[in-house]
Amino acid sequence: MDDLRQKYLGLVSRAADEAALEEVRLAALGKKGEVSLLMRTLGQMSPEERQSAGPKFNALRNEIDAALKARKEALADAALDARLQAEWLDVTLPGRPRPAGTIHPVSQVTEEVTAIFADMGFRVAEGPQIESDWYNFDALNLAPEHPARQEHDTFFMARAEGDNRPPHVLRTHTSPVQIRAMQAQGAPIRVIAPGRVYRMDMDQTHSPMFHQIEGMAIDRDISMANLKWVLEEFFTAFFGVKVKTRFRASHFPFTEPSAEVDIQCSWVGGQLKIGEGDGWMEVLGSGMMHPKVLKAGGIDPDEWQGFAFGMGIDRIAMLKYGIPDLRAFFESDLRWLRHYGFAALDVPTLRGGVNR
Ligand code: 2U9
Repeated sequence: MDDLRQKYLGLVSRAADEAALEEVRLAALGKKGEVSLLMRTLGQMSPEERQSAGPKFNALRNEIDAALKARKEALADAALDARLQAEWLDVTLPGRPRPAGTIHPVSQVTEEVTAIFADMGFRVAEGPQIESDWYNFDALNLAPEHPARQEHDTFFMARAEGDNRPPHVLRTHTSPVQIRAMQAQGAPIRVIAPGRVYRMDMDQTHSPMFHQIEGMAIDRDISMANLKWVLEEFFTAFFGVKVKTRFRASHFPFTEPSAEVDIQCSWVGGQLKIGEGDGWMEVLGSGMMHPKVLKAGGIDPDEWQGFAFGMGIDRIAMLKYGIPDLRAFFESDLRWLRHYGFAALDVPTLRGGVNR
């Protein structure tokens, strides 16, 4: 018994890991383990012998069992200590900076304008940037011989000799989106159509691709008065100050009557301020939708009428955020984008500002 005790207590203390320890346990206390076999000899003993040997055998088994458990715990503690050493993490270290882009002023302003009109019940409509000349011109009361059709400086899609599909163009305004929305939904309808438009024009204040936002509201008794309220509400929300508007009679083929809209502004010390002073700045074209345009959209002009308006997103972005040069908008200069861009968390509000 002393031999067994020494042997197994030695093996237990030298077991290097839990697998080795399990082997020792099986060799001693397993079904065919040496200590278990010893216990079994009790069966062949006389009652007297058993009375003297039994407690000793039990004590031996318990002693080895206790040593196994203690060693197992010690090994588990050591393994945990080793992991804590190897896998430690300093949660107080600053994070590694990741390159983050910015939101382009055009995207930001599109979101701002959309949020304001959505609040007044307008939904956003989108359409293709390559349009048939019917959607881009004819449906908007710009007949083929109409002089305004030339003024648009249109980009035409190339056509191979003998290809007699109807001519397609890069849309010169977002108005075709509204024709499509009228055809799809009918009246009553309230939509805005933001997006890219294209005109063959390139100088300090023109880019061959720019952004427009147009809107329309059609119902049984929509009037210019509704138009004026909606636009004043919009400008006041967009610029974050009360803005007066001035309507000047004008002419567009798709609206009758038509008006150009100026907003109140001042020039003090070379700085433009919107919503104060006695100056005016033109920002928008508008009017009551022409009966022919309603008809082209499948809406009966004897039953329905509506207003429409259009403005340049890039231009109102320049006005609101004091950005001087239009051409820089589309040069993708990272220094410009970091300076004028917005953080992803600058969520537009209905009060003209952003939530930081
Ligand atoms: C439909 C019917 C009528 C949209 C309108 C204007 C007047 C206008 C310009 C402003 C500056 C274009 O970005 S800009 O160069 N737009 O003056 N736009 S009325 O009228 C519509 C639109 C769609 C079906």
